[in-house]
Amino acid sequence: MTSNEPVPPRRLPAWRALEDHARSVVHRTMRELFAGDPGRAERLTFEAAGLVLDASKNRVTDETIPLLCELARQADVRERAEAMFRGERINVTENRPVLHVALRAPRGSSILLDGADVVPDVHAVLDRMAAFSERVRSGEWIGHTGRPVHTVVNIGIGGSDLGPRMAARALTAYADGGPATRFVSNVDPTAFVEATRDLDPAETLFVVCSKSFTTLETLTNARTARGWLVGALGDDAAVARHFVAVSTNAEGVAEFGIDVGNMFGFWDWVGGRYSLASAVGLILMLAIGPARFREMLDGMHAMDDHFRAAPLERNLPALLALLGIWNANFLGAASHAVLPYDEYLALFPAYLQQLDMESNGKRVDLSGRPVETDTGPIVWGQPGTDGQHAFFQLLHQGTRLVPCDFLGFLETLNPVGNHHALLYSNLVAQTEALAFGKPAEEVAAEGVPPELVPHKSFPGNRPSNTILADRLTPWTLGALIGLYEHKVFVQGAVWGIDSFDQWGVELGKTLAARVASELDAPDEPVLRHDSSTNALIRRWRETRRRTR
Ligand code: G6Q
Repeated sequence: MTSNEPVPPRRLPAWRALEDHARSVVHRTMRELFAGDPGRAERLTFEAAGLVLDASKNRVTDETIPLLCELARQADVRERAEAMFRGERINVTENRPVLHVALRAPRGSSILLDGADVVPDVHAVLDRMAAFSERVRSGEWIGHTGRPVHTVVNIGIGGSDLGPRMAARALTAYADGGPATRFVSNVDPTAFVEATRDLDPAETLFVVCSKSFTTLETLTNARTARGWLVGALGDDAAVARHFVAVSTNAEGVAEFGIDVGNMFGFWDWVGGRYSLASAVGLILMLAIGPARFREMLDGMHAMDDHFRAAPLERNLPALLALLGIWNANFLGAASHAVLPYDEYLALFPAYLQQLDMESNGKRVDLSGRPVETDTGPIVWGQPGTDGQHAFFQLLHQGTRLVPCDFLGFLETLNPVGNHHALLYSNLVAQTEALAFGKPAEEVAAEGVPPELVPHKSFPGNRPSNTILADRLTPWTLGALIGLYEHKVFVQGAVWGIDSFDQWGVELGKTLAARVASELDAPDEPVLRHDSSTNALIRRWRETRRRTR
């Protein structure tokens, strides 16, 4: 077997053993599994890098996790992880190494890529980012009219937006003394207009963040931003003091008109959705300062170390991944909910959607053969307690099995009255209600009329993980990000897919370019799409004609 030709996981002995095992577990309930086993929670709670994972409210027996770990061993997960850490080209369809772990490697450590150590380059960029951030934060960096920066606007999309946007929101409490932040990703003009409506161009700094510096949405927004700035300040020279770039494409940056001296680089071995720890995090560093940014990198690195060293049976990312596989491939769950009980993590589900679904939403394996098992689940979620008053109904009483990750903190950064105790009690109560439900007998015993008993009873037996940390800090956020990155890695390795490409986003982009030219064509274009697409294009052109 070469590393590009994984054995389809269904053909592994451990997969078959898990199928047999699932048949014996499927009728067992968590009520029964917890009853008479007071040590269950303790046995199934794991800690690393400041995070606690209580996995006990899953439909697992004492045999399940060893069998899942055996599956990971038979799928060569460890060897594949080592290949990543060694800088091998594990992103086979793009022939690239995958080295986001190098972005948080401590100064003085060493990660070789084709014989050259990449860690000094990583720290050279971090040092430049830190020097620049200090200048902006202290007011030493001044705009074209001599005023300091009040607001930084990140223009980027996908991996060049979701990570920094999520983290800037998550670490709001640590952003004292830094500029305000805004994010423009969508090519919808509303995004730019609303993000800049109340900004003073003289005090605004744009970070144009694009690995390729060719992305349509980003370049369109960046051009609009340049027009907005130059229009207000009346001088093309203003661009030099109000635009910096984050990219791997120096030529594209220069062509756009940004001084490459104001460009922060990274490398093609950093995938967009894995790039927060690179210069893509510049806006975050500007907001929270270099020391706290480095603290986040340390949290990520602690999780990298744990992932690399801890035995599978106690390895948080591996366990989260394997339990996800158990729920999806053996118990039939099609989606996975991520429910942060912390307002600061409001964007974490959206960030994870990209991380997970773009990485593992694949239908062929590394060698191009159709997969024989389901791969990445649909990831969704929003903060509790809001979700409880909206979609939790389906989680508790719907027909679909939706495994949930509950994320929470033992201390709040904003102690006000008993809010935090109420928040935490809701988190705990939801995991309890999902796991144990409320059987019909209990409901009937409360005197509920028989015709309402089915409506008021809860089946329970719905799996969840609880992930806790003491406090939301840059460090714990870093550890949490590392946890999910490596979870996604382990799942992709078991499924034998390329978690690091994203060809699925290409077709829509190509077709959009063609449609855009047809929308803009001065003469009626000959449309050769299907009847629906043709009609949608004609409708737009007709509206344009009427309103022009
Ligand atoms: C992420 C993807 C994708 C990418 C964006 C932006 O893994 O590759 O979301 O980040 O398409 O790309 P640029 O950074 O090149 O503009």
